[in-house]
Amino acid sequence: MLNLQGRVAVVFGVANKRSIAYAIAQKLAEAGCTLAIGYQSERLKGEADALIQGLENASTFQCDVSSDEEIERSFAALKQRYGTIHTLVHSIAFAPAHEIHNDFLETTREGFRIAHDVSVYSLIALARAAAPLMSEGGSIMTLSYYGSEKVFPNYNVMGVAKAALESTVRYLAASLGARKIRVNAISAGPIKTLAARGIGDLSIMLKGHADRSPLGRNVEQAEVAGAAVYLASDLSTGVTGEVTYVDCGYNVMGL
Ligand code: NAD
Ligand code: 0WE
Repeated sequence: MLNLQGRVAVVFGVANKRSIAYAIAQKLAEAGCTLAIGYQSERLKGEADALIQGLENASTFQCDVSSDEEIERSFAALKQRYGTIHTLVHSIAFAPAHEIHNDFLETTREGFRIAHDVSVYSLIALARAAAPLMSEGGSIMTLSYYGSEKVFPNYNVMGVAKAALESTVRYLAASLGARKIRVNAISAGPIKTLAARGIGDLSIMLKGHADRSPLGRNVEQAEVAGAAVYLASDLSTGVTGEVTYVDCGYNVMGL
């Protein structure tokens, strides 16, 4: 395992033990990182506090990323507590339920706005707030999905938002490169998490994915976390603006 002792990582998007963000937090902690874990709302505080019990050197804070004020307050507290941070993990996406359940043609102005605000703009806002604390350089990463490039039934406005997210990664990489801050995305294959639940035919999707993937199976949270540790580490100092696929190879197949 890589040694990230002395590094501080801020991780957004832990909702429960299945969250990709939690698997990333666990692996970063195993590698020696000090962790600050952001949860969305009061309702998730108990869960987040319980989850960090198993992690060394971890704390939690509340931050709804649709609020500029909460972001500002969170990073003021992070600066007080840690001074310098090294890694930022953005593992957040949301679209109103009707946007996922209706036909794409029925996408509403408000649903489009919310999906892009929470799932895309938040990366820009968090990167801007984090950059002054990344005085030794840093690594910013976000989570994407292949629905940004190809049409998956019902992914709908989230696909459009993920395309914008991947483009945002490239623009942020260019903007922050001079400060030795790298920005990348991990495009994960489908995983049964809270955000993937409630989509009617998830098990059909998972089976289709496993059947078509070169590795013949689905990806696990811990494998996504492996790529995250690599992106946080000095093994990846030459990598920025990229989308790294952790999808058992699904995206390379034509048929
Ligand atoms: P998850 O539900 O565990 O995580 C989503 C997180 O987003 C939750 O912690 C939720 O609290 C947070 N969130 C939503 N709105 C927020 C807001 N306004 N402020 C702060 N936090 C907010 O599910 P997950 O699957 O771990 O999703 C994490 C990321 O991984 C998402 O970006 C998702 O698009 C991406 N992803 C998921 C899959 C999959 O199949 N599960 C595949 C590829 C990419
Ligand atoms: O990015 C995601 C999840 C995105 C998501 C899911 C929901 C469902 C519940 C964002 N917002 C909401 N809002 C809700 O109310 N994934 C990559 C997982 C996922 O979601 C899908 C998928 C896959 C895969 C939705 C439809 C089809 C496939």
